[in-house]
Amino acid sequence: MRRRHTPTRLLAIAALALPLILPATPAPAAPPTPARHLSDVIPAPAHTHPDAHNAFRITPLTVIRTTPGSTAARRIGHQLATTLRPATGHPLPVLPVRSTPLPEIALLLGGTDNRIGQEGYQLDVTRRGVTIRANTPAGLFAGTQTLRQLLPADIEAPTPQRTTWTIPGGRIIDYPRFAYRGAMLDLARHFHTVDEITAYVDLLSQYKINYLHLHLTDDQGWRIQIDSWPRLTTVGGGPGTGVDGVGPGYLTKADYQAVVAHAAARHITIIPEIDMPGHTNAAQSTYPELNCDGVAPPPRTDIAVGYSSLCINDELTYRFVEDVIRELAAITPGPFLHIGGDEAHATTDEDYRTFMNRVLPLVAKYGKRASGWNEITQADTSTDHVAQFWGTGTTNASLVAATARGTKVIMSPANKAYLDMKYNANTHLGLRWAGLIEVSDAYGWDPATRVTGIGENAILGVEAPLWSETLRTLDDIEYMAFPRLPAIAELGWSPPASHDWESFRTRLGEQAPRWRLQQVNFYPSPQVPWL
Ligand code: TNX
Repeated sequence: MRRRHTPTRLLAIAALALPLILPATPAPAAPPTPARHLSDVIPAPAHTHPDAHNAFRITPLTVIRTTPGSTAARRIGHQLATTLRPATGHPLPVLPVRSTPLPEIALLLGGTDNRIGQEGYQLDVTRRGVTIRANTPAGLFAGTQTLRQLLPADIEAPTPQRTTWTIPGGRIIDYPRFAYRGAMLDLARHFHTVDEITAYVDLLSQYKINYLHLHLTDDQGWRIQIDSWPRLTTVGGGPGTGVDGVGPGYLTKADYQAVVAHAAARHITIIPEIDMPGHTNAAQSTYPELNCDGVAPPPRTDIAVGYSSLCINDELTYRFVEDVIRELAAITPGPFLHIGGDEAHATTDEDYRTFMNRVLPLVAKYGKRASGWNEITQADTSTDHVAQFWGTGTTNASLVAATARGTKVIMSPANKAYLDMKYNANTHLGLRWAGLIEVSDAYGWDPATRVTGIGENAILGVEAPLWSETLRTLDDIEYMAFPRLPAIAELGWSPPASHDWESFRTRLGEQAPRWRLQQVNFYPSPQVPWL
């Protein structure tokens, strides 16, 4: 438990005593913290109505009130208090709504503006208090993330700061453009630990990201425990696995469930991916019977792609796949299960279709909706799948045809949304096959006009994948994700009418002091006026 008050109180006592013992000299000016405005938020809110006469100040008397009887609202109240206590040093008790006239931050379910929907919120700031209203806990949580950004950057400090905790007055009505706003981590090329994944989740949740896709298997490693095929992890994820043999490790089922729970508490849904029928060398080098010739290939630690394939005409393949899907579905509360399907260059087109037409129904059999990389549309005959576009071009006939049958699309164009591409030729991490991606490139596209024939209604949302061929640590992850992840988050949430590079780069610059206090390792792009 963090000790509160003491440093602030000592300073206050010293400040009172000083005039008595010293001649009056002007107090040294505190470094100016620029005043916050209601629209200084990433992602940009849908509607803001500032009221300059109605700012609210958080004081030692401020309380957090939540809808009586709602555990979800109370939980969000406690999360907000935990965020605000260290820097303010204020007690901020979380109490049910009552009429006692204390300055308050109220978190209320129901009674919203009718545009708010399932993930939106309404935030009202007057001199007497802040009220956030939403129809769902997810919306309420989103509102608290906006509130956090409306406070001075010092709110991210780990110890009490002498700052006036002013929240600009007025009203925000906010809701997302797309239902799906995702990020992806690749645990296969280099394993990332539970602590690293949950730290990333914490950052994602500040930008209203609501899905985290985990790429759990690939040629270089298998990273999720499957009880019916136990050597997948102990061998396929064991010592010497990963790119250059230095990324070993795997999630036990308990680890995975801990990640799922941590993410759920931040209104982020985990999507597990098992990549198949290609990208399967880790499984095939572990179990010889998964190869058509019954011979296990050697483990691979290089970054080549497109050389492995499961054995399409062997029934054992489908027993294996069904075991994996069944066990994974059982520990995944979210609606989606991602079956990969990319770069299956070692599988013939006919075999690819045979495989997908057997595997897609297995996902449904275990109660999940299948998603896959855009190649799955070459096999997909039903309509309930989600295809993730990762191309660098602006046309894709197979994808357009699938959307005509009802398939929904997640936009992850590699030359815009891939967080593992280098920023410039000197970036020490990352790849460059899809191009160099500066912040203005990551921000400068519209999901609904990127691919000819794939409009707003066909799009479920956007996702920023981060492949780990060159990444090892959380610092590495953060450096590639910040500041481009917030750009993709804004494309997923904010209305197209708010799209404005000058506004975005200014708001991005204001995030820097927050990231420094949170110890986020970000790329200080020369395109951004960093504070
Ligand atoms: C392509 S994108 C891949 C991955 C690599 C990535 C590196 C996709 C569906 N497949 O196997 O890790 O490029 O940027």
